[in-house]
Amino acid sequence: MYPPPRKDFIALTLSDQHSRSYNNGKHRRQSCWRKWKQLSRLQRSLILFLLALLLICGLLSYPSFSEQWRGMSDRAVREDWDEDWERGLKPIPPGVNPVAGPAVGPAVGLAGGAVGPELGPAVGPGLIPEVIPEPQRPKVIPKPPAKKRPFPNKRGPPSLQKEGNVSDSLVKPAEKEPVEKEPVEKAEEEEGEKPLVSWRGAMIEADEATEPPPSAHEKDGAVPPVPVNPEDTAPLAPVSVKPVDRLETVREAFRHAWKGYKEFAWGHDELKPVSKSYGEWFGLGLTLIDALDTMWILGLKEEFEEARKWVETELSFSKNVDVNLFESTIRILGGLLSTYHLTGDEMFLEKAKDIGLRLMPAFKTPSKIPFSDVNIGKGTAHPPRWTSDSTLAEVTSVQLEFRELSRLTQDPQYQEVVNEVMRLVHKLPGKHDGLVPMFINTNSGQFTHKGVFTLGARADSYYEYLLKQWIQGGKTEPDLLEDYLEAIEGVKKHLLRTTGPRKLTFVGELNHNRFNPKMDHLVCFLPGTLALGAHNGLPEDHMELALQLMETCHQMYVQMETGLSPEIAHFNLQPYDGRDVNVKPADRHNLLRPETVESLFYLYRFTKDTKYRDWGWDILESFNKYTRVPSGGYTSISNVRDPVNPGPRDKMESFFLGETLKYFYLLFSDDLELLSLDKYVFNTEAHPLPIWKSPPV
Ligand code: DMJ
Repeated sequence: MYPPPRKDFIALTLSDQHSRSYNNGKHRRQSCWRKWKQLSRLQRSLILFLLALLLICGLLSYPSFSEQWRGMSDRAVREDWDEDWERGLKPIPPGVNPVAGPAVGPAVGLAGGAVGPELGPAVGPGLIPEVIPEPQRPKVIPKPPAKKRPFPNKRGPPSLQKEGNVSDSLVKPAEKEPVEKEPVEKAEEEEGEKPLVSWRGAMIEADEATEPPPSAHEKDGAVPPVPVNPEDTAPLAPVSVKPVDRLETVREAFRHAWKGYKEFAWGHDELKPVSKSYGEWFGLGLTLIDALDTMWILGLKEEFEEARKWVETELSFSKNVDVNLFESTIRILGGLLSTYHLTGDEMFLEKAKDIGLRLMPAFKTPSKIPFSDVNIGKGTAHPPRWTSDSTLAEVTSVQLEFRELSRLTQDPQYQEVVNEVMRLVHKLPGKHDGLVPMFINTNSGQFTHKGVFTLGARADSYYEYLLKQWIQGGKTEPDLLEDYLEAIEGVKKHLLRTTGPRKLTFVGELNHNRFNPKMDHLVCFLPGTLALGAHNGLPEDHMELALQLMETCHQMYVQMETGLSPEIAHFNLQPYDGRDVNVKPADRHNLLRPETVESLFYLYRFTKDTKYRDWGWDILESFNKYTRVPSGGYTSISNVRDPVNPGPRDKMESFFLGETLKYFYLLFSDDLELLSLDKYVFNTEAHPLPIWKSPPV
């Protein structure tokens, strides 16, 4: 045995080694320098040139390296997913259908009360179902007929796929599509423009970007695109499932979502179905309120009664809490008003008045353009911490609800504040052929961030509410119609393009006069809105455009391996064959959004073409396959391109119950008088409000 070395010896040895190596290094540096000086000028230039070349090559190859890293981290996520699978958090395997649901019953009839309320204080119950079918014992839902799938690599776990996992790691490099930079991106790089930040699909100049709200809109890093054989992107073969089966499947999906909410998130804003917990946004039971009228329409009496009791006894708006004016108006005020109309239950109207009044401080600004946030307990309002701007869509998409509140209460203050916003925006300079910028300042009342025009995030429902306010008021307000018609002309002139491969018409974005072939899924509200306009006497070419855009939104689903649309699509303008829809890694998520199903509903109602129902059915099946959490609830997912690892995000947005499932039900229902589009106008959160029989005063 050797005695242990002494500490001072070790210290000496180390410092000695250090000084030796330091001296050696110094000598080496000196001799290198001498040698360098001995070289001729030409030799030195040559070496420097070669080094510079190497550096440039290194920089150019960086993106492909980073892609590989991303791929690796994605594999790590996939391993997590496999663990989840083991723990029982797996996606629904194909072929497994919803197992239980109520017996088939008639769709909830709305006969007997199908008269929209008249102007006046004594507005009584609007639509009360004559009979609500009692929920019956669960029975097995008939399995929809198996589809002949033309896509060998689309949908279902690896074991059922002809060629196994289509995830990126297994794709041969040679199969990868050439990554063609979009002209806009190229131009930006060349011109050294400010980088753009994308938030909820909106393009914002980086140094002016606003912080996202605490919602589910954060982007994910994901894997590079999976190449798909163009032949594989043919539309799905239509399935013919009896409408009644489809209605029952929607009811069952609702019950499944509600089960998770009731068990793990009761009275809270949002269900986190994977972790079996909840998320809070405003702390006002957002999902429960958003879902009230859906339960009524679907005839889910038991669930409705439980929720009603919670609203009556637990819901309090006297909380010291900041809420977003727009989100709480469309979800809470809109939800309470529509439930009041459907049920005739005054309790909902009282709650609606309470929240409506508490939101009013938002409008006390120098410009009368409302602040984004209100503390409903304290009665104070303020802009976001980082700006005094409000989002244009937000300040122009609270009108249907506030106007209706005035009509019901005979108190004009609500309609006055929102009508004033529309008046201001109507005459504001800075529009581009009817297209509006995305922000407006609450001090000056002027548009800001001019030059970016989109029908997507931050602008979308401005266009929707122009038309819908006009319809709500009995087509008596010409400024609204004028702005809407001008805007659609602006869309046609500046934002419409067709893809190279299939000639799909899409709505892109304009960024300081440069076209960006990018379309948010949010834009898929537009086919429905255009069709609604045409149904109300607007030009026939609006309907033609609606049909074309509907096809595009459908392709945003069918060209993805999960059959679910990404949050943002980038369209291929190149005139060669290939995929029309490209998706950037950060845009591959799906938040269970409703817009495409919403438009399918409108198009089916106006054309009666059953293909729209079939397209909707495919989407519902994909939601059931990839987003359904076995213990209850549905989750948003991170990657619509990877059916093996869609990447559950652990969040069920309230609009899945408020909108998506409601529009599925209305799409599949044969009762075309169920919420007739000649009597009701749906707010942007799918809450139906009556079309007025008398013009607004
Ligand atoms: C909903 O809250 C509304 O539809 C809104 O207009 C847009 N975003 C979500 C659904 O995607």
